Amino acid sequence: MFSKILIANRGEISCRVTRTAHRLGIKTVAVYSDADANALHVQLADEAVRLGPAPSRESYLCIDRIIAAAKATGAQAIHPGYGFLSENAGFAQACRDAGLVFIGPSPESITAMGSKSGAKTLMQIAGVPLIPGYHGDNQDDDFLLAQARDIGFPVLLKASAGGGGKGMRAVHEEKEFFEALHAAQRESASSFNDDRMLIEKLLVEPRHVEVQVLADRQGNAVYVFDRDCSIQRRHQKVVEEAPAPGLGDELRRAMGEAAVRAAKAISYEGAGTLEFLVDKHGKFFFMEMNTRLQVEHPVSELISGLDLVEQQLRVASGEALPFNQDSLKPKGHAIEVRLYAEDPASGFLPSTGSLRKFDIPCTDGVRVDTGYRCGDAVSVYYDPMMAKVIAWGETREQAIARLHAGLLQVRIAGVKHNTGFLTQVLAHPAFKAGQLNTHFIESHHSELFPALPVEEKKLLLLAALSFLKKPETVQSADAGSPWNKLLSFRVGAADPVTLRVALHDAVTEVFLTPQGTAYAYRIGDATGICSLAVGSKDSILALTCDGQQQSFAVTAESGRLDVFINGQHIELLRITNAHAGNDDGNGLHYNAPMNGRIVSVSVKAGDTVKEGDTLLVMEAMKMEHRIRAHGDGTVAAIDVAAGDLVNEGQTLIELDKETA
Ligand code: MV4
Repeated sequence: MFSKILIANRGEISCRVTRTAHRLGIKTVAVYSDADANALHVQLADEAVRLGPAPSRESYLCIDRIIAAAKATGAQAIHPGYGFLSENAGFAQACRDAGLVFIGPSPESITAMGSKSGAKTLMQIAGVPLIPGYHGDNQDDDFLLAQARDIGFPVLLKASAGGGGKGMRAVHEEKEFFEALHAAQRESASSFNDDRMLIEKLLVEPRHVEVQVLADRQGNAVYVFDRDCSIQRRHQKVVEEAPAPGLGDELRRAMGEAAVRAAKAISYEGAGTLEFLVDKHGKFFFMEMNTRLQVEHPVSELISGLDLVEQQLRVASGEALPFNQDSLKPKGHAIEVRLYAEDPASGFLPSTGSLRKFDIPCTDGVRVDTGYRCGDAVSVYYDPMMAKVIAWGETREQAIARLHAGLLQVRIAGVKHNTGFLTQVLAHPAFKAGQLNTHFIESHHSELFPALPVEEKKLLLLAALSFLKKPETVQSADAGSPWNKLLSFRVGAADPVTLRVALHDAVTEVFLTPQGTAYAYRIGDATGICSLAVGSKDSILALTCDGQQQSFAVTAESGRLDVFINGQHIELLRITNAHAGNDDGNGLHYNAPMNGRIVSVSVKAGDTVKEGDTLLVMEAMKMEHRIRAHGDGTVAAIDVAAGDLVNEGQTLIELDKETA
């Protein structure tokens, strides 16, 4: 076995590999870019080597620097993780040339599976079922049309060099064929520098089922069962589980045995995955082989009891697999979800920022794989996946329940994330029934987007009252109340107050008038009585609104309240005059509430404005914010123009107060 390895990756996978290496007594060398100098994966490793600036092309993808780092630190082998250089035959070859072990398959195996058409030819010989289609060299327009006719419409055009859905076009009728072909060829040429196409019968709403394999240098190969990864968005997996629900023993064995034949056909070594499509009739077809460890490998670990990274290390160091197929038995069920920094409400746009809060508890039966901690930045440079949450259960139902319960405890603030969306997927009747296919998200789109899980009015009141925070110890009148240790809030003066509260991109005025220990509130036309109490932990606030009490998990900072409900994060901001307009005696300075860009200026110098008029619109954090006049006046000066970038606190506009 190796005594020291270098891990040519970052984030959760680097942390994951380090954990197993350390358990086996192997020292690890991390690599990092400038953006990751203080990252968790660097701290967990025994040593770390800087590769270069933040962009991957200048750091994690620099083969020469990685090889040099391994040499300089005396590492004997390199684990590529997944992504980056994990399926780069040139990297595997460079390791070999430098006398280092690449922990993965040979460059020849990677190359054999790198071309779709070449892989198909090999798989056909190995007796692995292929989707009916054409994968030959003749790329003549009319010849390809004749092939499509033979296959029968609808067909799917795929880039021979492709992957991830690039250069892929469905063609439903003959008359659309050439237009689709030429579009797919152009896309493929620009993405892969190769415009060769293959044609397949289009399968309607298939399932994505993949088989984990392990193979050693002695020629042994086993399948470590299957995973269903049908729930994807734009070819990004979102939910994965093992074993694939409802597959049946016969199909499971047939797919597993086909996967083992495939691995043996290319003298595969290490951990790999055969991806198949399964149609409604339970027929399976080879799609592609991933010649690396995959993101979703933990679900296979949880049902097999194996540590797949340990097996990779053993095989790479020359050991034979210590088990055969008969000794592997799947146990229970495991499901993984990927937590992405992205905004489901705006088309899953990636979200970047600093993690003000990052708390994913390991509840019962739940494993969390992450490379992030509170305070870390999610940057534009790398994949937006922040964590994987994986649950095991005796049954699929138990695994779903445990994962769902775990997600409800997630507290992440600072970036938008998909946790609320994931809880909706897990709770969906079709998911619970195991009705999985590659169109799951599209088919159930309208039911998967979490609505605001609580009345907007309550959130606004919760925030407004918390912003008034001036706690006094007041015992609840009801001694049996769970809230009798709570503190209640009061403002000092008995005057009515107005607070401006921003929720998403809307600012709402909340009017509060003290009434005993409570407040009379008005929001728009809605009026009533509300009060706030704080739990024994100040992370719990209890709002009583019109006689109903509800408690909320929060983190409060000055001028900001983060509320966590069902894994969702809701941010409420106090918009104050100190932010938006500073009264300096004779006029008002309106300052930028945050860093951003001016979208438009609605007034010009000399204009008279009335309270509430929009003065300008700025954009920050992909949202538009209207800066409105807080009183009547005249525009004295405009300090910015549309398109300007502005810093928080910078003066934007100045008003002279109406003297009348
Ligand atoms: C298909 C298919 C239907 N019929 N091939 C998508 C990515 C690429 N690797 C292969 N893909 C597909 N190939 C035939 N003949 C449907 C897909 C597909 C898909 C496959 C797996 C998971 C999600 C998917 C989403 C859309 C389309």
